[in-house]
Amino acid sequence: MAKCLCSPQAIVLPELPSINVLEVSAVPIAGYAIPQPEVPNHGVFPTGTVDFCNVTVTFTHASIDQEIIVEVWLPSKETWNDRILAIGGGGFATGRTRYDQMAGIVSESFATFTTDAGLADPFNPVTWALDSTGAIDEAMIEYWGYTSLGDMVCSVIFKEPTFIITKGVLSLDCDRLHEVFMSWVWPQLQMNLAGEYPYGCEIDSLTAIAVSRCDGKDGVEDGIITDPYACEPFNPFTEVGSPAEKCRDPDSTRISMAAAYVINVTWFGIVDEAGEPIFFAQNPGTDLTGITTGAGVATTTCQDVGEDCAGAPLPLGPVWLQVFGLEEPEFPFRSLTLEEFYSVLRDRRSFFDRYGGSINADLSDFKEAGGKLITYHGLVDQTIPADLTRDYYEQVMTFDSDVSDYFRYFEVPALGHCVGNSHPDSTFHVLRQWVENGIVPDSIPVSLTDSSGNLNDRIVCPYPRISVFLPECGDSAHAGCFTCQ
Ligand SMILES: [Ca+2]
Repeated sequence: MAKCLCSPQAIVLPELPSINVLEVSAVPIAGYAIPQPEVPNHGVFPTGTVDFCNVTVTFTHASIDQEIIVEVWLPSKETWNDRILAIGGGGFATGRTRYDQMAGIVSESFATFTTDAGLADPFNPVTWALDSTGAIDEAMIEYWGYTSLGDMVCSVIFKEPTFIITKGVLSLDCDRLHEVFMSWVWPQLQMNLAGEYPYGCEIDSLTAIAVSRCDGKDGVEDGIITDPYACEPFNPFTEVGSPAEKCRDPDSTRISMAAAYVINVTWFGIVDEAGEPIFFAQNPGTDLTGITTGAGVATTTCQDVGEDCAGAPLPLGPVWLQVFGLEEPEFPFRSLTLEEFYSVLRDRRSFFDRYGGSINADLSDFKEAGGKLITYHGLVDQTIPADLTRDYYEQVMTFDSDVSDYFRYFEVPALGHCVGNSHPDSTFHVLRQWVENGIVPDSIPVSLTDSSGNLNDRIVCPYPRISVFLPECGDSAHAGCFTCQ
């Protein structure tokens, strides 16, 4: 790479309203090792090293106090493929966390960029979400919610790229963010109110029974529910007293009333004072305890008999409640009442919908601009219920019956949150093919490991179609034996 191009002097900064650039650095990086993470939307990158130019822009925005950093990794001018691929973050972080992915992306000749949205410590929102009086900093929430994404794009375009593609999880790119975090609080609140914290192995035993009851409905006994909406309702209370097969000693460990209660309130999701559902919940088959995947909304500290039991919420749930809901970072979560929960849930909803709810189903501007969008959601996502995305897509369908011409949504059986078993790693390639070559994605391949440990090639289908097994074809490990119906 010619060093003279990778220098601050070679970069002409655009004039942008509200932005004051404090510093630009441009550093040639040689021999950067490409890590090998499982990459959402993308296959594993080739091993090796990559050379690039790291341009880091530090600036302020008139609306907020924090300094913002946008980081851009550029391939050489000769190898750039005229495309920019943005990288997001996860949790509260908008970006500058996934350098592993950026290395792989730049090695494939894309330019890539990411922003921290001014969050010096994204996982400690006390440092940025509250103002000096301890109240929610509305301007910061707005910047975090979407302005930061626009700034990232505007501040680094030095030549019109052919395509700008965003991938990964941009922090607030989540439908109904407030309720998602509150839904992590719900099962834990219910356990606190009941004073009961069942063993994780009991919950997992009930999950296994629920899966076994519906497994064959899709024509394949593989421990995976392809269409949870086709399942008969499962009443966990009928299993109280049954052996807890997932516990170390099922003969002496029986499924308790508390376990049935907890799994029931979790599957039902948040309900109002009259017991009517008001938010979505995880599908049966989802890891609720974190024993399998490390993240579960109904996790307790005890996996099995003999361990001390207490609630173990996903940390961002209580943090959301305390900082964004109550504006009391020190509020003792264990003392939360049902009334306080409902109050926060309702009072803060419209505020966060305004800046991070992503509830607008009118995609006509995107459609008119010629955009294409692919979304997928794991049907056993532990943290964000898949029904949420289905609900959003249905709203878009209602708004525009031709939505599948530019936006397709794929529900993925056996997949948890973003990555893991059954993760569709070709969605980025499929999206490029759709945008650049007009090849419409009528299905996407996935590989999934079934409950017997066998690897299966399958397909996932654009909603509302689902993948259906063709018994006359016979081989449920062969993607060709499935069709979208
Ligand atoms: Ca099945």
